[in-house]
Amino acid sequence: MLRINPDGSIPADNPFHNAVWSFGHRNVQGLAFDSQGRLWEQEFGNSVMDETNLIVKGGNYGWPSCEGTSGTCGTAGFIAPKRTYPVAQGSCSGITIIRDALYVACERGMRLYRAVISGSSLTNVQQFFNGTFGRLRTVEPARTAGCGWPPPTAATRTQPRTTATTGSSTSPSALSAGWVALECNVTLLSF
Ligand SMILES: [Ca+2]
Repeated sequence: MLRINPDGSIPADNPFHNAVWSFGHRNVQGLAFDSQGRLWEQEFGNSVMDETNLIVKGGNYGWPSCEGTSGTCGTAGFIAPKRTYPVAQGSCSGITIIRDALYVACERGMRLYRAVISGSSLTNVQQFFNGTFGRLRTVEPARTAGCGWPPPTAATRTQPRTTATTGSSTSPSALSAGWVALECNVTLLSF
């Protein structure tokens, strides 16, 4: 993963004096920051498992020696994923964090995972919409005051999002039952 300034220059505190912030990733799909400003990352594995990582400066996340927890994963310095997913239940892509709950949208797995960030662990994992809307590319917080990170600005508070869009079809009524179980509305994009 690369970290650069908006003008393209290299930040002085990058770990290797180049654009690299962390390495050993296979296929980075989703990024989100929690309330402590920590960066979480969703990643495709190859054929065995996918993973959610908590990113640290200069970290080595193991690929290609290690895929999730499969392969040569005990090498000193490798950082283990916080959660793994069998690819048939995963191939997860976009993520978002709402009130320190991590939402993970999955393509092949065709579901939305919700996990509570507790310390540096993911706990209380739940699944929603399993197969209901097909492949889920990403999830975003609805633009409701008090939901999402960073908090909505004054401008976005005046534009609450009251429907959920899934691909080309909008079906808020179908989603409303699922929304009841979530602390904030989310928007799903499927394709
Ligand atoms: Ca890894």
